Amino acid sequence: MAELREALKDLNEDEVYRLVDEKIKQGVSPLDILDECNKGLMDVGELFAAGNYFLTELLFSAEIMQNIMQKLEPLFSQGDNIREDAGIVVIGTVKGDIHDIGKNIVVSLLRSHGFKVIDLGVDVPVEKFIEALKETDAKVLGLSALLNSTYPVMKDVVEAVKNAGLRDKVKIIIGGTICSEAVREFTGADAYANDALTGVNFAKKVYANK
Ligand code: B12
Repeated sequence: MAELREALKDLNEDEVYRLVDEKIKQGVSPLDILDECNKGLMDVGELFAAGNYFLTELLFSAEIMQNIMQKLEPLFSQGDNIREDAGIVVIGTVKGDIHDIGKNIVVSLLRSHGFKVIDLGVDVPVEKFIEALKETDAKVLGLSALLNSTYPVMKDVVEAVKNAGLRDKVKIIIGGTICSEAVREFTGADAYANDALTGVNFAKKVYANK
């Protein structure tokens, strides 16, 4: 799998698609393929931070990743114990942040596990999350964030849920590479995730206990 990470890091588009197709054919789990691609994108991010890659390369990496997702999404597990009405999840990338590749993966995986997902998109203002929670009666709110500058924004959303009188009913999970236990604590969310499956398991647990 290391070669896939390397090819993505080098933005060697054709080689990336060839390797992804090869892994799929070999029966490698789509989530494992995704993990390896994530590592490649982290490498791209580091090259960008170091000034070796520029915005063009960052955009190109996103385009490649979106094409990979077209291949992987249909393969996300349909599993054996999937309920059609697993629950409702409201999700969005918080205000100030337009990254959505990871969020879209979480949305696909939740849907493939039977959840109804209200996807608010990117750069979502605080009030929009609250409106959606009120309208849908969802018990799970997922916030996606990849920029350090969004820590206070996530905290604002959690506060707004509290102020709307919904905090007892709605469990909140924050996700994205910048999320950690320290960030969870700062924002007041209930959980954090650095991968999509953790989000699905969180939602399952919330609805199992309700
Ligand atoms: C691709 C990319 C872009 C693309 C995004 C395209 C798109 N449609 O999303 C573009 C080119 C637009 C972009 C723009 C910018 N980017 Co950018 N980008 C990246 C890059 C290389 C990959 C991100 C990605 O898609 N990863 C793949 C996905 C699958 O992983 P993921 O998002 O982490 O999601 C997984 C988990 O985290 C989790 N997850 C994610 N969300 C959620 C939500 C929930 C509820 C749950 C449960 C789980 C979960 O599940 C996902 C699947 O496993 C990262 C590098 C990195 N280290 O992350 C930089 C990075 C995030 N970008 C960065 C920066 C600085 C920017 C810009 C400010 C650059 C600029 N100067 O303009 C702008 C920001 C614009 C804005 N206002 O948002 C920095 C952020 C630094 C920081 N921590 O603050 C990074 C880390 C690069 C770096 N090292 O400098 N970027």
